[in-house]
Amino acid sequence: MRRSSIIGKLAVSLLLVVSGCGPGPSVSGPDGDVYLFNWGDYIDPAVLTAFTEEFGIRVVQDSYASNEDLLAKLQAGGVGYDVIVPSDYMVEVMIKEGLLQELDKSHLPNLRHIGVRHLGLAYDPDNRYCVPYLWGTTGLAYDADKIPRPESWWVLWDGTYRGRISMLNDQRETLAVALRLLGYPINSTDRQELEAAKALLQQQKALVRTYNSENYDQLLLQGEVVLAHAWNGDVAKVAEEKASLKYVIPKEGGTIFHDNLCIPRSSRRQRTAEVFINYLLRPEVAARIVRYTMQASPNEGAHAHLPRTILENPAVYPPRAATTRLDAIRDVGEALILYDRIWTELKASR
Ligand code: N2P
Repeated sequence: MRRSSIIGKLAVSLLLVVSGCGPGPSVSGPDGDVYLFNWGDYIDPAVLTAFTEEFGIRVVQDSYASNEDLLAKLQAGGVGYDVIVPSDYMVEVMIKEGLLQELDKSHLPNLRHIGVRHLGLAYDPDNRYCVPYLWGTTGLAYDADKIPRPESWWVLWDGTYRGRISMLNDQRETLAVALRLLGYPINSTDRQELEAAKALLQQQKALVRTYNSENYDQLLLQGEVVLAHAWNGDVAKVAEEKASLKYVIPKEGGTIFHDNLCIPRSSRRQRTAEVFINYLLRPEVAARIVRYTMQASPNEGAHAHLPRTILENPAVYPPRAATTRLDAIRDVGEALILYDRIWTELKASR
């Protein structure tokens, strides 16, 4: 074991003793690993290595492609995860379902680096359960070498691009596009509005190459698709390799999301999880995560560690003018069943 990791382990033990709970079985021995269940490719692996070197705690990572997949996994009794990364509306669902543990903020001193505008949001008003990890927007990616800058979401219904369009494989995000275009709230719980949104997406389906949240960025890079319903960071990241790939929030507006670090109730290593979360809240670590994911950080301390090319990149930090056109996805309560059904029907239809 490297010297730094021994010191790190001692530091953790000391921290635990000082805080009065003692190391206990949750942080010592082989059980001291921390299990992170995250979106794919959503943290710099170098951050995980550095954490292990400093604290002597290994991070074991597994990934999911949507909030609904994450929920299904936890509901099916998926235990053993210590840190999960649900988006805003899914935090609301998980709190209601009793799937999250409350955080002990005295173990999270680095929370002070998070900007106030990212704290106390409606989905977890006192941040009792989660701390914000990254935030961003959902908009359109396009290849400026192949097509003119799109102004409207309607471009995704333009037959010219048949077979070269991808949509997020994400029920809330994709239904939000259709609801928005029909002039309905993106969090509608009205059956007729949702049926109309489904019908609109069914009309589009023949043009869609793939419903894909995991590697649509690669399809853009390879030129397989020229238009994609996209998360900003994914686009900013591939744009580093192919400058003609651009990101835009259409005139009708887009969604704003906050992804969060939370501890599932089933975790047996809450203290280790808190040590890890507190580490991710260090400004220089948060900055490293931004450089890797190209998603904006709610950590204002991180800004001092980021180059202007990132802070002023509109595909990473949205310009103020665009933020007035953004809506957050919220928990729809009972209507979740309706969304599930409509999404399944859309996916199954020809
Ligand atoms: C990016 C994952 C973005 C998560 N690969 C959207 N909430």
